[in-house]
Amino acid sequence: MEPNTVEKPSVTMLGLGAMGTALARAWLVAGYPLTVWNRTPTRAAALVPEGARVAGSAAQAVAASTLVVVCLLDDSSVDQVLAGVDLIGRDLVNLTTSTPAQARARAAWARRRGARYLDGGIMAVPPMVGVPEAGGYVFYSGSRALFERHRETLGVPVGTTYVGEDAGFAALHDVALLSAMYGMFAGAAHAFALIRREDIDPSALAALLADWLVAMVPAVHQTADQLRSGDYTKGVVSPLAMQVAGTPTFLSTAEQQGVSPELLSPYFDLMRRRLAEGGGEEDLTGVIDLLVR
Ligand code: FVH
Repeated sequence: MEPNTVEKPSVTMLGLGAMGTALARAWLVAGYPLTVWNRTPTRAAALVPEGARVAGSAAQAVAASTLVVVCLLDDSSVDQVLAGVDLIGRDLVNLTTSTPAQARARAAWARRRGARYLDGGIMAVPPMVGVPEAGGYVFYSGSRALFERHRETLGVPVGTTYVGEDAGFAALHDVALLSAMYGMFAGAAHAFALIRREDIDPSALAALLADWLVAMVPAVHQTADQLRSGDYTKGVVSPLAMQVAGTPTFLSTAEQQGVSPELLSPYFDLMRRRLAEGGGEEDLTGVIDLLVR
């Protein structure tokens, strides 16, 4: 067999926390020349036996590669690390969690500094990095041309999903998905609280919960379809009026079990408001319109 003689592009990685280190390791394992820098130098030194080159400063690290990946704690740490660093001609890929507004401001900031810019929102936890079957990926937004140029390299640690030229879209998708996740965890927390004082094995409930949530999840496609058509009664199986009629059962059960309703009540309040506005024949989709200010 012919040896693989195609040279891999070099990568610079700024930030070696739990996530930055996992990303760095994936590139090293795949044979990419990698220059690293971290505020606390021991974290960078730990990667030397695996083949990383350690830069003495963020500026030196940025100078070492055209592709510079940043994965720091938050937007203000990006400011601190890259203050005064020459970014001219660099392809800056910022995987630091930020708001859409911060991402858009960072894209404009990078342009003013002479860099091309891609923003990323990581949909993975560190153990999923470098494990394709774990299903992790990063949302990217900003320059499509830049994304295409580095698609292969960026796809080494986890998958890639490009969501548009608007630099804020990766962060927006990231926060949207994580917000839905927190809603799901909130519901699960309430369910576990209901059985907490009973002779019910939490593991048994967990198995039932996981199957039930998976069975319910496809409903989001009907929600999207209703939002697109503007007809919130399309394909309704469980009308809002019926669901609101059931809410006292949930609240009474919580009270009987000695469980605070504080996670459920805000959602029930919105359902009742939509019903009062005449949405009784609709799905739960009308609640979305009450949220959008
Ligand atoms: N870990 C996770 O589960 C999530 C998964 C989804 C995406 N997030 C985001 O990824 C960013 C980095 O997260 P992380 O897990 O690597 O975070 P830490 O382990 O806490 O490492 C933080 C790194 O940032 C450096 N740092 C912090 N402040 C500064 C600063 N002012 N100047 C320079 N560097 C700074 C820190 O350096 P050090 O403490 O080692 O010196 C670490 O390299 C993040 O946006 C998550 O939301 C992770």
